[in-house]
Amino acid sequence: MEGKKKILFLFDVDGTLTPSREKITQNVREMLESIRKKVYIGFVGGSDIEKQKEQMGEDCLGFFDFGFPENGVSFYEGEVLVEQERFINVIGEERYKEMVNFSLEYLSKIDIPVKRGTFIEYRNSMVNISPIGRSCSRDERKSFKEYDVKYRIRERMVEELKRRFDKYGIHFSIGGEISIDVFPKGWDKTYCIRHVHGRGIREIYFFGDMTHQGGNDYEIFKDERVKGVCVAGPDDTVEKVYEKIKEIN
Ligand code: M1P
Repeated sequence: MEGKKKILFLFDVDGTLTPSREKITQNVREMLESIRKKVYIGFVGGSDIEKQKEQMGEDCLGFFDFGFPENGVSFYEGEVLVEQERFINVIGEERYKEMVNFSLEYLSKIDIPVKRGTFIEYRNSMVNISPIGRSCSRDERKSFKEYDVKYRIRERMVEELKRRFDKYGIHFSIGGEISIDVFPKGWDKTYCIRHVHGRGIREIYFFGDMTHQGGNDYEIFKDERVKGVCVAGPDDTVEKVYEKIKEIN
């Protein structure tokens, strides 16, 4: 830890370090490389580590001091997996099944222009529900995103899911462009903060694009243990990071 400030610059992935579900640019990699000499760096995203490697490179774990795939429910220090919790152990099979059955029925009743496959994706730490289906093409994804802004498909589904399953302590939030993230309450991005305590970090700056209420960066952005910075995409992240680095120098 010598030579570096005990400050963590923590980044959301989609829409912050990379365009949604796309690859990191050289510009962002260079920014990370340069600031890592001064501060600690980490990433936190809803996706699992395999997807994050596709986006940020096979070497991404070694590239960051801390990696928090699946909101930090999996925790890596460099390349070492330190901890991993599982969604199903907390929710239980019966409640999970009830939520899946309800969601499939709900999805079968909504009329949207295109439906593809993988409407519900089961992950270690969360479930991801997508009205169009995760196997849609890039163009279909883009069209759904626009359609969703206009007709509030995900927002309305989240309202309904909350009404029914809040009692089970399940949290629903709009993730990226085509889906809804589902996890136990408290397993939003604030989950990852517990891992850095005790590792000498004194301050955390969080950079994220979905910081509005209902967005999946909202909870950590508002958390009092964190200084939140709202960004409008990877280029804006680079700009704002350099501004912050100047301020703390
Ligand atoms: O990291 C943001 C989100 O990225 C994906 O969302 P979508 O496919 O809807 O753009 C998902 O991996 C989601 O879980 C994640 O929160």
